[in-house]
Amino acid sequence: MDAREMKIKAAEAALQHVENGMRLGIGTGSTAEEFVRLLAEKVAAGLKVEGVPTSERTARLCLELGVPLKSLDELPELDLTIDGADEVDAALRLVKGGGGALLREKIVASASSRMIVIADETKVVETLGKFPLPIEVNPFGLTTTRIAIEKLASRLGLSGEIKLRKSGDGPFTTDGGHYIFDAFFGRIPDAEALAIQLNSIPGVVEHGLFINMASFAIIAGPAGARTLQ
Ligand code: ABF
Repeated sequence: MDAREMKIKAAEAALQHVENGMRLGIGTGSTAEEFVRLLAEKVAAGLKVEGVPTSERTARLCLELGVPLKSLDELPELDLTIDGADEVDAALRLVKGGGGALLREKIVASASSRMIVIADETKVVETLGKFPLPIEVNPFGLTTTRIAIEKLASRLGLSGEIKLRKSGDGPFTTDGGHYIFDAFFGRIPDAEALAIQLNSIPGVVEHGLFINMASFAIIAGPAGARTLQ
C-alpha cells in the first residue's frame, strides 16, 4: 500500500463517524483532502453536512467538489473536526502546521465537540519534535520574538535552528497574514511546558502543539487502519 492509499484508508475510516446533519470542521493537508473527496461523494449521494474549512486551500477544494460550506461565525459550535497531523504520539499529542494552517485548525478544533486525526503510520512518533515545530508569529517585531523563543528553548534544554518559513523569495504568509518560524528542536520531551511558555510570548500568535485536543487518531498502515486513543 503506498502513502496515498494509506491516507485514503484513514479518510475512509473517519468517514464512518460522520452522521447526517453534522457540522464538520474540515482540516488541511493531503490526508484531509482525501477525506474531502470521499465526503463529497457521500454528499452527492444525499448526506447532509455543513463544513467549516480550516484554510482557503481546503475551502477551494470543498467548493470545487460540492461540499456545502459555512463560516465559523455562521457555525460557531461544531460536532466534529477531521484533520491531519505531522506527528502523533501515544498520548495523542500532535504537531501540526506543516501546511501553514495551524491557527485556523486549532480554532476550528477547539470549536468542535470531537476531533478525529487522520494520518498514515509514518506520523506516529515516540517523542514529538523530529518534525520542525511550526510557530505562527506576528510580522511585527520578528527578531524580538525569535530571541524570546530561543531563550525559552534554552531554558527548557531545547536546541536547534529556528527558521523563518519562506515562500519564493519572501516569507511564507498564513491565511491570517502572519509568518511562521519552524523550530528544528529534534526532540520535545516536555510538550506541555513548551506549549504553555510559547503562549506567553507576545509575538507568538499560535504554535503547532495540539495537546488534549484529539479525541482519537485513525492511523493507516500497510495492514489497514487502526485507532489510537
Ligand atoms: C494539516 O495536516 C497540518 O496541520 C499538517 O501539517 C498536515 C499534514 O499534512 P498531510 O496530511 O499532507 O501529511 O492539518
